[in-house]
Amino acid sequence: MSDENVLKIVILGEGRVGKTSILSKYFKKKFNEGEKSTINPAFYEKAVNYNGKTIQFKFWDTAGQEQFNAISALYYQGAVGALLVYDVTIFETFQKVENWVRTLREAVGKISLLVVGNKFDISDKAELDKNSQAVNSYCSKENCSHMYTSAKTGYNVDEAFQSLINTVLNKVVSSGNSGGGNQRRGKRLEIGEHKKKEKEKKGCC
Ligand SMILES: Nc1nc2c(ncn2[C@@H]2O[C@H](COP(=O)(O)OP(=O)(O)OP(=O)(O)O)[C@@H](O)[C@H]2O)c(=O)[nH]1
Ligand SMILES: [Mg+2]
Repeated sequence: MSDENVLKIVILGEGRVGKTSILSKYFKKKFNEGEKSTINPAFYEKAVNYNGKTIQFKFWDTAGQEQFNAISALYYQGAVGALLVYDVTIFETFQKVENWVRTLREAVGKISLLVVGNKFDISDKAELDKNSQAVNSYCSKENCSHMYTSAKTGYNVDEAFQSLINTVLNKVVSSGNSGGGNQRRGKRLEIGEHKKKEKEKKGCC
C-alpha cells in the first residue's frame, strides 16, 4: 500500500494511564492486569474502507514515562490524529494532556484529537463530577472530543477508536467539513494531500 493511504494516529498520555491496555482491548480483545510499562513503541494497524478506497490506520503506542518523552517526539511526526489518555483516578494525568496537546501542535500543527478518561470502572462518581467542569471547558476551548473508557471492561473502547477514525476521515481525507482555513470545501482531497497541507495548518482539529 502506498504511504499516501496510510494515516498515523498516536496514543499519548502519562505513564500507567492505560494506553497499551486500550490498544490491546481494541485490537486483541484482551486486558492484562499486569501490563508492563511500554519501552519500545509499537504500532497496530486497521484497514478502513472509505469511499471505495482502503485506508490503513496505524496506531502508535508510546511510552508515557518522563524519561521517554524525548524519544517519543520522533514518533508523532506525521500524525494526523491523537488519542490522549488520562487516568480518571489521578486527575493530574489530565493536566498533562494539555502539555501533550501543546507539544503535538508544535510538531505537527493541526490534528484531530480525542481525549479519553480511562479506568472508568474504578472511578468515583463524585470525583468525576468535580472534575468534569475542567475537562469540559478544556475540551470545548480546544475543540477536542472527550469520552470515558475502561480498558478493563471494554466500556467505550470500540466507540473511542471509531470516533477518532471517523473524525480523521472527515477532516483529513475529505475536505468537505475539515474546518481547515486553507482547505478546499465541498471537494474530496486526495489522501496524500494532507501531507502537503500539514505545513499550512495551525491550531486544533
Ligand atoms: N482498573 C483498570 N485498570 C486499568 C485500565 N487500563 C489499564 N489498567 C491497568 O493500569 C496499568 C497500566 O496500564 P498500561 O496499559 O500499561 O498503561 P500505559 O499508559 O501503557 O503505561 P506506559 O506504557 O508506562 O506509558 C496496568 O496494570 C493495567 O492493567 C482500566 O481501564 N481499568
Ligand atoms: Mg504502555
